[in-house]
Amino acid sequence: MANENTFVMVKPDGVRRSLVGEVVSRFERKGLTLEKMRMLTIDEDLAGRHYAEHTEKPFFGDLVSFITSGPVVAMEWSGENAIAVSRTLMGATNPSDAAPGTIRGDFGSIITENIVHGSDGVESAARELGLFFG
Ligand SMILES: Nc1nc2c(ncn2[C@@H]2O[C@H](COP(=O)(O)OP(=O)(O)OP(=O)(O)O)[C@@H](O)[C@H]2O)c(=O)[nH]1
Ligand SMILES: [Mg+2]
Repeated sequence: MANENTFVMVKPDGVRRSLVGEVVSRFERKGLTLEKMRMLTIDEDLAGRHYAEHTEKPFFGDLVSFITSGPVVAMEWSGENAIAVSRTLMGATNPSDAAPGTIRGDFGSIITENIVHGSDGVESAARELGLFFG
């Protein structure tokens, strides 16, 4: 067990669909602590740095145009095993595989618009928190 801080973001589709409160509420009810919160529109430079691990993927261009398509809500959450707990709350990357009861399972239908992002490890959490709150 470890107390962790992680980066979570409601993506442009989640903001457009008024799901910010729903996402925040699920994280709060789970017992995680909201440390920081900021609404912003991501520019191409930040998108490229945030998704650096995906630069070579065929869908990279689509990823950048989607994540820059409208405002997002960037958050820092803390708690026991916060990184894994956040990923569990979010559900599988592809909403069509995500279990009911997860955010993507309950509200998503396509992989390109899967509502939330959450860091996938200690290093990416530190890197992403630095990008958005450093
Ligand atoms: N168009 C397209 N988008 C994809 C595909 N795979 C992943 N993505 C998108 O790229 C994002 C990042 O992919 P990953 O980091 O592998 O998935 P993830 O960690 O569950 O999702 P994030 O929390 O958003 O990082 C996903 O959330 C999807 O929106 C794909 O095959 N095609
Ligand atoms: Mg990821």
